[in-house]
Amino acid sequence: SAGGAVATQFDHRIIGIDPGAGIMKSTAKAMEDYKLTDWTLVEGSSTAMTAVLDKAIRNKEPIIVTGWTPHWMFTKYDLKYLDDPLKAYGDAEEIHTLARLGLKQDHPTAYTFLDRFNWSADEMGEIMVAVQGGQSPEQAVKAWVNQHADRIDEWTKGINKVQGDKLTLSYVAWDSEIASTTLLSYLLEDRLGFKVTSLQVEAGPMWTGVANGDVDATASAWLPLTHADYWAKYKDQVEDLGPNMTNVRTGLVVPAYVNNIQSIEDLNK
Ligand code: PBE
Repeated sequence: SAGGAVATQFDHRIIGIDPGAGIMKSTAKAMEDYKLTDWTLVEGSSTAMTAVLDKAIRNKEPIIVTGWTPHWMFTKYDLKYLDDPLKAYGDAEEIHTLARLGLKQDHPTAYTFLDRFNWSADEMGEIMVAVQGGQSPEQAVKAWVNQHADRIDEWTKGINKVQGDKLTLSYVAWDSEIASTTLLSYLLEDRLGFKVTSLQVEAGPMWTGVANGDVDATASAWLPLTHADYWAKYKDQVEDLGPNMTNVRTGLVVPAYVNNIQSIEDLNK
């Protein structure tokens, strides 16, 4: 055929993550937009994706993964995003905190704290890198909290503590969301007096839990594009507390040594 050398180089595979992740939908869309008809998006998990990436890098083999920032993989490896001239992965993504309807009335303390919470990719990165280096998320969060008293103070000052009220957060086992949810859970318990359950679920239930009121909040909504389908479905059944992080990104990622392609368009060569 005329094209296909690049597809052959990569064994026709883009290494994806869990099927409910927004980045899987964006990637399916990208494959249509860029007409990547003889490519396969491989489903798995973010843990499996990083394991496959690690192995490829050890062997200096070609690999393309679905990637996002913030993520420790950009600290550990020399990686690059492929250019996306058709903007299949959108622009200026943000991570939002969502509350269930009624949280403000039922748990004003949690509501105010969650509404205030916002941090930077670098701050989250400190926790992610520590976890990747072998610490448990709880250990990494405690160390982070000790080093960022000023931030904790901004988020919690003047808020009334509660006496063991129960609160439930939902999240998916994406490394970035493990970091944020562990931090929120720790602060809600240690500083504000809640008893928190963090439910690790798939992306669909993460959203439906907040929408149907089984879950009080999530800090893991990637908007406006990555979770656009979930937002369209549930926007009237959740309260958007706004971004807890701006300037996040998703896309297709390759090791820097993959130097014959710069753009998703090049995958057709
Ligand atoms: N992610 C990380 C998620 C949101 C957070 C980009 C893998 C997703 O694709 O839905």
